[in-house]
Amino acid sequence: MDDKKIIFSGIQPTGCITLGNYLGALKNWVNLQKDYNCIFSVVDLHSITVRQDPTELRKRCMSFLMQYLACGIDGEENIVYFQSHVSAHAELSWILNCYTYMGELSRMTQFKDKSSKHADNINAGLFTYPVLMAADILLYQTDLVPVGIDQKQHLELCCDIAKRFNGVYGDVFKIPQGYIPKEGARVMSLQDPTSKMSKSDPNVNGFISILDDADTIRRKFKRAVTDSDGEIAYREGKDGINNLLSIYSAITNQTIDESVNEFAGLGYGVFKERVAEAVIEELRPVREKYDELSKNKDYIKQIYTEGAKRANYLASKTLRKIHRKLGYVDR
Ligand code: ATP
Ligand code: LTN
Repeated sequence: MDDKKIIFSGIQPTGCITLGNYLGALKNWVNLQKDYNCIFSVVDLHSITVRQDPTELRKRCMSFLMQYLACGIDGEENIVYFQSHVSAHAELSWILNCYTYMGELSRMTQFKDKSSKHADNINAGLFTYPVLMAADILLYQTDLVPVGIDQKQHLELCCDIAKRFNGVYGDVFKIPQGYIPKEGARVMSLQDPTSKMSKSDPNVNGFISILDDADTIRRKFKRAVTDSDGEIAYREGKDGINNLLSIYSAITNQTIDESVNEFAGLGYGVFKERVAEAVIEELRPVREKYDELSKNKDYIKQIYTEGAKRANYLASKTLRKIHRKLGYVDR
């Protein structure tokens, strides 16, 4: 690789990719890709912390990878691959488990949320999930990790683990930085604007899938929960309107104030329509590209096979170094 800095990020193949994932992560991957060497993974090892149907999972993994490309990720310039195709992730994760404290993992809010949502399956993988995420990032000597704000705590833990390891063995890992966008870092549910838009929400009206057609998007925005005071303003207590303003601002690359001025004096109905149209136009090329890619499975296979090969090469370099530092006998 040349001397560009390195980006790593991933999305777990659960549910369907939402407008939240797009504005919080994917859109920024696309914008940053020309200035960095990028590694984008469909993190399928992470997804089995929650039960998955095997047939569905296989289909969804393929679909997610195609959606990365449909959003504009260049699969030839960047490394795009499935996490399960590079066994170094699982291996480093084990090693880092031994440098992570139970107390640290117990404080993770995602663990607390997911274990209350899946009370019948609080498995050890759900608990050590952030360690696998740290392994993903540290394997590639990553400089920058573009994610939504909900991942900030996991990223901080990743840095703590890396510093702890470096403290014992010398400079093994680069300490990564997060890249969290100003607008769109936390898109809220359209049905309950006090909770995060989530791709595994059973209520499909709560989220926009990036593959939703125009009519569906219009309908979901029309039904979006707002408030009754009728003023388009950004302030505490107006969660529904704040969310729509954030979405609009993230898409149009303007500030919240600019969006508020644009809609001054208008009613909620027109406002919702305008936000919906902006989202429809943003996602139209994604849907079109996705349909085109769906007809070209050989090309997709070539992207992820080549991606895994290149990822494997980079990851095994870091692993070799770690083995030496730990004191394992050379192969
Ligand atoms: P799940 O509902 O299955 O937990 P999720 O929707 O939270 O999934 P993840 O796979 O956990 O999605 O996240 C993928 C990326 O999208 C991460 O970078 C995350 O920060 C970002 N992201 C997720 N939800 C949102 C959201 N509502 N707003 C902005 N970014 C988000
Ligand atoms: N935990 C992340 C997904 C994820 C990730 C990563 C993101 C797994 N490994 C490495 C950035 C870098 C989530 O969004 N739930």
